[in-house]
Amino acid sequence: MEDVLPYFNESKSYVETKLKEYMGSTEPLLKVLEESINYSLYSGGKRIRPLFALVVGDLFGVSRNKLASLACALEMIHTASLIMDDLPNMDDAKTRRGRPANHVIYGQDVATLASIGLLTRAYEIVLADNELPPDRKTRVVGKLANLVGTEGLVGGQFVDLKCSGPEMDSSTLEYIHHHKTAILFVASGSTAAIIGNASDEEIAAIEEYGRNLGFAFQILDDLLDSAGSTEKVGKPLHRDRGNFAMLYGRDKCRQLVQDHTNAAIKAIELFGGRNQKLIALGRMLLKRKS
Ligand code: GRG
Repeated sequence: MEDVLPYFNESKSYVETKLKEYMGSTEPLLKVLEESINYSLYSGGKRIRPLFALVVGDLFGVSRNKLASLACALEMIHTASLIMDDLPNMDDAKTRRGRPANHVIYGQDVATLASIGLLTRAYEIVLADNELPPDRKTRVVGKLANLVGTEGLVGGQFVDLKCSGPEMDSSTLEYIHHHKTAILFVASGSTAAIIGNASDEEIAAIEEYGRNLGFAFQILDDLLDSAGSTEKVGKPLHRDRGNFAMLYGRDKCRQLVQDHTNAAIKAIELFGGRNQKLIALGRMLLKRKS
């Protein structure tokens, strides 16, 4: 298999550059709000979701400039969700990525506005993107709205806050992780595929890949949490909340990570030799340590 690491690194650099282009209000009165947004947007995120979208776009031969707003919007939505998740009335986390959480530095009021401001900017930049044909833009924005709403991240967060605990059953846990984690992988792939004018069958394959990748990613997260310390993983561990490692044990979880990765790779068989970068992405995530 070709060495895809230089391609992945170059893709991430592209996202960093484009994110900076989309950011930055010059209004002096908003200085602290922009600082708060930038604090979370540039604090060492792995940029996996935009990377996935760029890889899917490549698969359908989409030029980079047509994917830039989507890739950045996905990272903005992800970052907005992290800022909100850490608030005291949500997950109440004091640290994120090994640094104080946004609200610890800027206060809950500013952090809340930073999250909503960043979320809204995600939609703004896609809607303002003249590279995208209007019909596909409408479909993409519809998917992004659905991703965040009550049937998406918000619903997942609600069930996590109100129904989770060490005793929860596997279907509740799966609901939470589908709606908090996997769904953003699914949407990252499907929106890029829509921009690439993919067929319904191709979009379904990418979504199945994204769903499995998302589950593998989350189960691995729980494994890393269960073995690690707050210092190592850069955030509080919440061992009282219940997770895959507590429900199934570490050995079964390792097997589940492998099974979901295999299922992800199987889902994209229909792309033949064009699926190599997606296979490499799945394998790279399998090996991650943070
Ligand atoms: C305001 C968009 C928005 C949503 C409201 C708060 C909320 C509803 C949802 C929270 C969703 C959430 C924080 C899920 C956690 C998903 C997850 C596995 C995050 C870690 O992803 P990584 O490891 O993070 O890719 P980095 O730090 O690399 O960016």
